[in-house]
Amino acid sequence: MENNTKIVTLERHINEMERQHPGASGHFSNILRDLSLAIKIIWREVSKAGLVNILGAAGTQNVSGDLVKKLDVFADETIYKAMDHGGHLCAMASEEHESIIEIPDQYPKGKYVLLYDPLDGSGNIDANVSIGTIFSIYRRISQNGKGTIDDLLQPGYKQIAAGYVVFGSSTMLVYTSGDGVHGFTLDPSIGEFLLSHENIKMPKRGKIYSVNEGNYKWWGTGVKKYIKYLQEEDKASSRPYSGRYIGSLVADFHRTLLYGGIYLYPGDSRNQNGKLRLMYENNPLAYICEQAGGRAINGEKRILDVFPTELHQRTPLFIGSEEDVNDCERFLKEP
Ligand code: AHM
Ligand code: MG
Repeated sequence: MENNTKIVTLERHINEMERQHPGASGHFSNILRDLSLAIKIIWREVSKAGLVNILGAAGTQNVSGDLVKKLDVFADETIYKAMDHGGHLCAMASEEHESIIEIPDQYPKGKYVLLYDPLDGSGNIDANVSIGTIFSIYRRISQNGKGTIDDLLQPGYKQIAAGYVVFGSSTMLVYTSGDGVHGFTLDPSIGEFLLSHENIKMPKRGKIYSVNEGNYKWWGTGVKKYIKYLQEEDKASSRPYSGRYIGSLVADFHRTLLYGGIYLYPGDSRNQNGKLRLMYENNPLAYICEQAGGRAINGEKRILDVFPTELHQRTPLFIGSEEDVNDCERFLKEP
């Protein structure tokens, strides 16, 4: 046999990673297994999104007379329904819900909490642009029974796993549980995620910056100067950089992870903390980024060291290749 590439499913990979940790209970692999089922169901609906004229637009009735749900609502409910009864979680939180999501009384309560953004970038759906799901898992801190808000409001460095799915030209799931970052591509013909990107490492420096430049007018001086610096010509430091902005965080981050460079969503004079949410977006991506050798800061400190005070808290985000984030940080700290 010439080609000795192994075919490894997500499930087998998670089991093998867990076996390397003596004493692992198996709960964690079950959480990811349940989540990957939810993801496949969401993928099935996302891939039909362009058929709205035939099947009915969100909020209307479809040909069978059923009410068609908005995709982000559908994604949110699907994750909840896949995760509420497994006995592994004691609470959840979603970008779509104001407060903590409890595990129903009739189901056992587990040792972990799950936070998720069910369909990030959902404003892009109608243009057939990539969107994604982001998730983050922590061990509970309360002893037993129903989970509390304190179980959910933990700083990012306490995450035990994080991942995202990008529904793009192919569907990919990327996750870390603290042993590197691994990427799986969905083979739709067999309905399995197969290992396609083992131990992803982010380049130390890239040549791409990613930011919504429409907000330029409201940025602080440091951000303005940094972007101008990236646009100047200097062959020795690969400048000018190219600009790329999809407007779907998961897709912009995924490109940054693979090609290097920097993604930024700074605070500005209208929104001091920017737009992105610490618990559902910034923490999980920061954990993945660091595991791949990159850096993620809020301008003042490491994203993973920010102590959360509320579930929907926003922070500025500067994330990507280590050297690019270092450069950016220097500009932000200039007097
Ligand atoms: P959402 O969670 O409501 O979809 O908002 C988050 C999205 C990110 O995917 C994306 O990076 C950002 O909003 C784009 O915001 P803007 O249009 O301000 O550039
Ligand atoms: Mg989002």
